[in-house]
Amino acid sequence: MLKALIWDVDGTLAETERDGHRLAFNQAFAECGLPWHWGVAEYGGLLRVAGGFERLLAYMDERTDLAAGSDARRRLAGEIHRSKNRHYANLVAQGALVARPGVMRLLGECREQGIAQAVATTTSRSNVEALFPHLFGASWQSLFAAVVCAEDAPRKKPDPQVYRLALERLGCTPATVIAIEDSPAGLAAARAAGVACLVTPSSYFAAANFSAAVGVCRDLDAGPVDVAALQASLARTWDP
Ligand code: XBP
Ligand code: MG
Repeated sequence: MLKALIWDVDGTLAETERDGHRLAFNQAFAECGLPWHWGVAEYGGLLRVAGGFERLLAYMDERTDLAAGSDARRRLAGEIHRSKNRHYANLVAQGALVARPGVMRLLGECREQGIAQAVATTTSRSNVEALFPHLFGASWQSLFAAVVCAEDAPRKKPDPQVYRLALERLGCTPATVIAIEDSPAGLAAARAAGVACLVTPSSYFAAANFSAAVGVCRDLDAGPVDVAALQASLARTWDP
C-alpha cells in the first residue's frame, strides 16, 4: 500500500540541469574571469558525475591549463560553485525554470489523497530553497514531510544514502514508497535503497537505459501518472 512519494529535483521537477545549473556555471566562470563555457551537449557528458562541485572538480582535473595542487584547485572550485548557486537562484527568480508537465497535478493529487511526499536530491539546499517557492509558492514546506539535500546526505547518487535518510525521516519502509527520477544515477540510488522507481527522463537522458525502473514515461502527463498508477506500479514491484 502506497504511503509516500519521493521526488528527485534536478531534471525531474524541471529541466534544471540544461536550463539552470549549466547556464549558472557559465555565468560563474565569467564572474571568476575564466574563459570556460559548457555547451548543451558538453554538459550532458559532464553529468556522469553527480553533484555540481564534484562535476566541476572532475572537469578541472582534466584541464592542463590549471596550476597543479589539489588544495588550490578545491578552493577555486568552491569559489566557482558558490557563485554558480547564486547565479542559479537569480535565474530561477527571473523565471528561467518551469515545472515539467504533470508535476503540479501529481503533487496536488497526492496531497488530496493523503500520500506523504518527500524530496531526495543531491543538489544543495540553497538550490531547493530558491526553486521551490518559485514552483510551489511560499508555503512549499507544508507540502513535504521530508526534504533531504546534499548537506544531509553528502554521498551523492548513485549512492543510496539520500534515499535511506528520506525513508527514515518519512518513517516508511521501502515497500510503501515510490520514487520519481529522471537519470540513471537517480534510479540506481533509489533501487539500491530498495525503493521502486518510476522514471521521467529529462532531456539529457532520453536515450538512457532504465530497465531497473518500474515504469518509464516521457513526462508525468503521458500515461498519465496519477495516484492509482503509482499504486499499481508499487504493487507490480512487490507482488509481481
Ligand atoms: C543533481 C545533481 C546536482 C546539480 C547541481 O542530481 O547532480 O548536483 O547538478 O546542484 P539528482 P549542486 O537530480 O540526481 O539529484 O551544484 O548544488 O550540486
Ligand atoms: Mg535528477
